[in-house]
Amino acid sequence: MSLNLKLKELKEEIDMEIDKYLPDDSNILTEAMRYSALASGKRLRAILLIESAILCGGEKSCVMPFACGIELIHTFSLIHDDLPAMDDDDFRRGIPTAHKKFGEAIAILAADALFALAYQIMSYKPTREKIGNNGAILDCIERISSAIGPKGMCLGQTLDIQSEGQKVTLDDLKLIHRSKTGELISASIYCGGRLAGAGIKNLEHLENFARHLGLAFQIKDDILDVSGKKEELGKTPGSDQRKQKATFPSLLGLEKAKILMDREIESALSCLEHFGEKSATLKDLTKYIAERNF
Ligand code: GRG
Repeated sequence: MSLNLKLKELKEEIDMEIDKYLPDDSNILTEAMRYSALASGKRLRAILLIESAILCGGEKSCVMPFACGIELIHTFSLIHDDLPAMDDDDFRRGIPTAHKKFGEAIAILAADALFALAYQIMSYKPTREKIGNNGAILDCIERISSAIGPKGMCLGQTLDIQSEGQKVTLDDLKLIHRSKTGELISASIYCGGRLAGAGIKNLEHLENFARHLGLAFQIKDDILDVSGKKEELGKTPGSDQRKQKATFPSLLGLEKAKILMDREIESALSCLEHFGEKSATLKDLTKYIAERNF
């Protein structure tokens, strides 16, 4: 089966699972949660979690609640990121942003409810019974919380806002993106391995892989903001430049940014060598992340 078809099928399966987890009663909060969480995201973090688990001998059905939880947390961060107080964006995933559709108050509450629901799904009894290892579940919840908190996404977003219109170094930029985007990607990959019972050595290789992949992902995101098309991106390109954000292309130029991304992709691929042929899907996924145009 081609990678594109495999990704499409997996994405559809994840979408269906997320749909099942979301509340369905007709009130505005539920409507806003479903609007953002079921909009057409790539589900990359969930797919990375599932494929890392399979690589380490785990089963997709066992880790699905965590894969969905990670996507709900990611959606929560996108709703906040789009708010007028943050990046002030009108479009996300090809549709008006949550606050444009429902107003700021409901958008914030829907994001908060998605965040709480994610932790509920990852820790409730059916998930504990499926995984059968409460220690691994707690480790993963700690890892995810740390990826979001004062050393993760919240720090990255703070530094990102502070850097608008400022001169930053390449190291500053790497720190912004490692914390803002890279940590949640790393946590997804770690959780896949940990929930599948991977040992310390395999987890170390996965962590190294994730670090390089996360950076390559963000460089590509910056490149797409310069050269991507609105219809493919599902949001308006050029927003980084309008907000005078420091990005890899603005700091290095487009060509050098691409070279840095290719280098990170090569390093990510070489971390997977340790796993041999079993890592073919994750390797394809890594190349796909660099080649994507949305
Ligand atoms: C609310 C947890 C929380 C934090 C507040 C808003 C914020 C601080 C942080 C923003 C983090 C953020 C939105 C980073 C952007 C990461 C990024 C490149 C998003 C796009 O990811 P894709 O391309 O999107 O995977 P899809 O739509 O495909 O899921």
